[in-house]
Amino acid sequence: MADLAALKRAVFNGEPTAAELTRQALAEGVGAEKVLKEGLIAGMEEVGEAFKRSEIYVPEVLIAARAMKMALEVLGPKLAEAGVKPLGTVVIGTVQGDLHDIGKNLVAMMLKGAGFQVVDLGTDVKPGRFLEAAAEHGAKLAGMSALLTTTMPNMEKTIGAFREAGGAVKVMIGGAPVTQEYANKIGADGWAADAATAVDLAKRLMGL
Ligand code: B1M
Repeated sequence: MADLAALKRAVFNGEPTAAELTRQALAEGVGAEKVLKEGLIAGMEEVGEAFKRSEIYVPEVLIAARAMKMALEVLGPKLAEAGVKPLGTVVIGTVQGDLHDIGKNLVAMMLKGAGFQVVDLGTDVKPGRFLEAAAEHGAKLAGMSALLTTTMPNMEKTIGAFREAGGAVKVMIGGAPVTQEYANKIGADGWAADAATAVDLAKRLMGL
């Protein structure tokens, strides 16, 4: 029987069985969103708490993140299954200096699931790269993620570069330390607290 508590533990412990447990849960008919929230995200939240309490250190966090990635590779197509024809193109990435990509990957998957074509630029993305990719793919929306307070200012730089270039690319932002207030301050078109809300926001920004 699907055991989401075991999945959560597997993510926390960084065990490769996280992928297999994800596969099992899906095969038994558990919804992809439930697997994501109650297994993967729950496990990673616990990692964050343990890291804060100094009960675990960066290597353990990295191993947990790798297990989560492996599980997300199994879950991704299920999350994306709902999409039929692209609603539009979004370029997405984690800003310059920042290597955190789990949340960004989730947002990308959920956007794909909602029917967007997603161009994922990865991590440590310089402002110019966002601009080039948006132009190259005809994207009307760019999404930026940041997990470090020290890299948040690179969101502002990127928005500045978009505004300077003119054009009509809207920018949405997110990531644990990012707030609506910060989005207002740096002139982003929107902020979302989580991947599900990011989809609603993307649709709204694209006028859908
Ligand atoms: Co790092 N790290 N980390 N880390 N890490 C944090 C963020 C931290 C809060 C941990 C802590 O101290 N408690 C802290 C930041 C402190 C701060 O800035 N105030 C921190 C630090 C300090 C660091 C290093 C500097 C540690 C070091 O080396 N001394 C270093 C920096 C490296 C770098 O980026 N240059 C570092 C490294 C790492 C690892 C490489 C080990 C690993 C990343 C692996 C990877 O991503 N591939 C890692 C991890 C895993 C974390 C924690 C534990 C988990 C982050 C995560 O994946 N969360 C994190 C602690 C925590 O957050 N509790 C921490 C799960 C993910 C689903 O959530 O990304 O918030 P999140 O995404 C959510 C929403 O925010 C939203 O939707 C997502 C899904 O709901 N969202 C968007 C995200 N992007 C969005 C974009 C949108 C819309 C919504 O629109 C476009």
